[in-house]
Amino acid sequence: MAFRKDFLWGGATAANQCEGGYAEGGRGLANVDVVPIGKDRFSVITGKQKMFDFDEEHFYPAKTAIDMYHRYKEDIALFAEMGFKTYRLSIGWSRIFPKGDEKEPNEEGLKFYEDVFKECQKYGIEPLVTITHFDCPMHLVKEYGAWRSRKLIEFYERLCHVIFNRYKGLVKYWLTFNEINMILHAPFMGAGLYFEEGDDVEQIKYQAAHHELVASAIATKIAHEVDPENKVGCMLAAGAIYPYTCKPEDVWASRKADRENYFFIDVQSRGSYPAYALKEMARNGIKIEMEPTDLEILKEHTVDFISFSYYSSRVATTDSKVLEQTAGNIFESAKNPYLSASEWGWQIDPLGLRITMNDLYDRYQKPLFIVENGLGAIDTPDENGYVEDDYRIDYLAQHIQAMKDAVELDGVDLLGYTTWGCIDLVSAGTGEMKKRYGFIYVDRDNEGNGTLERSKKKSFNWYKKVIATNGEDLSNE
Ligand code: P53
Repeated sequence: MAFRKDFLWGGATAANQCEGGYAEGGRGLANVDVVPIGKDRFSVITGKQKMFDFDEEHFYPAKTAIDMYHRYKEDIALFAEMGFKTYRLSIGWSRIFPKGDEKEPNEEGLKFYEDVFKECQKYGIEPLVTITHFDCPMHLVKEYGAWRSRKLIEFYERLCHVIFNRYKGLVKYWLTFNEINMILHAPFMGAGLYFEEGDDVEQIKYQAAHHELVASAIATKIAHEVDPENKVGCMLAAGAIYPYTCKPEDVWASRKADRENYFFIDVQSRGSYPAYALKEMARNGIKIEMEPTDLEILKEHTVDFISFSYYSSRVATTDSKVLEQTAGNIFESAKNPYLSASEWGWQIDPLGLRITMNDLYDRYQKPLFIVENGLGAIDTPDENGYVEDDYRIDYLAQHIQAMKDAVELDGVDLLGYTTWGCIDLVSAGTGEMKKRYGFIYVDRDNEGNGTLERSKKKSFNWYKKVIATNGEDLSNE
């Protein structure tokens, strides 16, 4: 048998992409609420266009999302029917601290997640909780400039204190920051960073990253103090970066691009700033302001496991002509001529998952957890809401096979696997509903029309079988 007996099969979501109920239960506004669908989205999520509130011209899909705030019981029951052992979800920071800098938490928000976790417990589903999945209360964005301010460490620490104590015994797996490296690629969506004219963007991003890294280490410390059973992971938007050719310059470009992302995990897992990053920052005139105890905190409170998302590998090149043909995405990558792609141009590379797992395991020698993987595709339901999504089954089967190879043939220690968007939800990159990942179809479109009713796709029963056989039977009959 490839996978451990207690392998954590499941699915993953994020608060802002599924809950809706943006102004209910005393919840405050967050950066993730004010990112619209449409042509302005990219400039807003990258911090180039200021959008600090809703306006009339845009549609903001997170306001309602798939209304999980009201329907979580029905949704968790469906997850349980598939046999989920775990469910990855995130806490909406502004549900617990509506403004972010209050001294006391909002009881209604705390109670909401308590109910959700108890619902999971009812079915023996282990919650895997992302403390922040891109969200930051808007008040902290406006008053403090979000993570560029060191004050955010204190507010995040307060949040951690509250949730670790309140959910002790209900939750034991925690992730500190979703895709922490996203701060470099989508700084407003990832960390609430907006840039004014004349801002030193790189300096601000790395200073903010330092604050997040220290906050992550402090969270790890508190989690362990509150309950020694707690396991804390970092979370990387992963995907091995290949050189476009064997030209040494291309190989070097791919290594450098890998390091740009590994940098965060190097700090969180090994406990110190890697030499290459210190040199690179010095060369670029980036100077991180630190408190005397920061380095000690980073050193002493490293993560217990490494979690990551994997959708695709990427390609680096020094050839500008090749780069020009790149499909537009949050991550820059040249097109890999050996791979097919999704309808959104994300290239499909199951072996890349095995390569990525080996890279991460070799580098950190800590257990891995794949917390996002899946295919965003257009689904066409029949009149009963049934979708014959063989393309999704194929994608997942190939990736699960690759991860099985990494475990069985390469000896990688893997704790679990949660597919992204196990129920259809709003896309983070594009804000679309029609980019669907789920085993469960949700009747809602890009413009916000639809009944929000849930229905099972073909992949629902397929995944149920995969879980029941602990990954032994991946066939689609
Ligand atoms: P969507 C880009 C590249 C890799 C991961 O993405 C990414 C993104 C953002 O688009 O984000 C993660 O929804 C993220 C999820 C997100 C998921 O990938 O653009 O953690 O919130 O939904 C898929 O298709």
